[in-house]
Amino acid sequence: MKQKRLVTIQDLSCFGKCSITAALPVISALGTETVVLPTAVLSTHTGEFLNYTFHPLENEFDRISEHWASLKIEFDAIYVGYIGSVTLINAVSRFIDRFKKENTVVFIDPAMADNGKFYSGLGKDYAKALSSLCTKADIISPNITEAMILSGLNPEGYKNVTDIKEICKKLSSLCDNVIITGVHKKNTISTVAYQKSTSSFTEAEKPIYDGVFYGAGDLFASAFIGMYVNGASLSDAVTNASAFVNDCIIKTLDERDKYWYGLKFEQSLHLLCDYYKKLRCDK
Ligand code: PXL
Repeated sequence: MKQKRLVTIQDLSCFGKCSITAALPVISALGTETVVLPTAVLSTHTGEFLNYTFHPLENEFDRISEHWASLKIEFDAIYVGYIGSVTLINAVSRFIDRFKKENTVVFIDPAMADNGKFYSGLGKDYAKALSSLCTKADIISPNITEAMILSGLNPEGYKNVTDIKEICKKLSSLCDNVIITGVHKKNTISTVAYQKSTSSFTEAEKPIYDGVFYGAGDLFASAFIGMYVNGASLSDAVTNASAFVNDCIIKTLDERDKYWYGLKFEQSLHLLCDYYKKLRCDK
């Protein structure tokens, strides 16, 4: 099977098990060359850590893109995560215009908020620019807080959504394929996906665990796109990526105090290798 090449554009939080440090191992375990284009370098992610450093790579971003264009590097997928500034969102938009070819999948995880609130340092202007970027995507994967912000709803009500299908349909005006993670039900939590072309929904329902799990959305997005770019259907990729994240959470629970800032995903990577082997055999 031809090896796929994906570029992931998101921050490098040096400590914290999210963004690039999650995407690289997960997508590599799914048999895929993973190229990285960091938007910013942070000492840690911005959730609960105090005094983190943040260095945006605004000047470097276009220089890197220029060099790659001169080398005629092409990608099967462009996967965008946390970006960090409106200036950088504009740079990512230019990157997509330049590198998206006919068969390139553009997947955007509009990472900007969780648990009803924006991440530290981000707000309404950022959301507006990100919403416009989402119109360039083939697939988007907001969590429920982000989905509410992108739909113009008050995100503080994220635990009490009664009509998730309606939000999916609303967001499909930005992008044809919408995956919403972290949708609260009575005693469970779901990932819900909507494909406009077939008007079909997929739901992956999992047990709900107490607390906040930083990086869970990044791990889901990375596993999803790693599976999808290798030929899994959207629905299969959603189901299997969700099972992977559930396994990561279960493994983390036995050392919860130590790993309050991120998931012990390393011990679940073998599931992805197994899944890739299966995908390869099916082709
Ligand atoms: O996991 C999402 C994420 C990515 N990048 C940075 C973050 C967060 C969440 O807090 O702070 C810098």
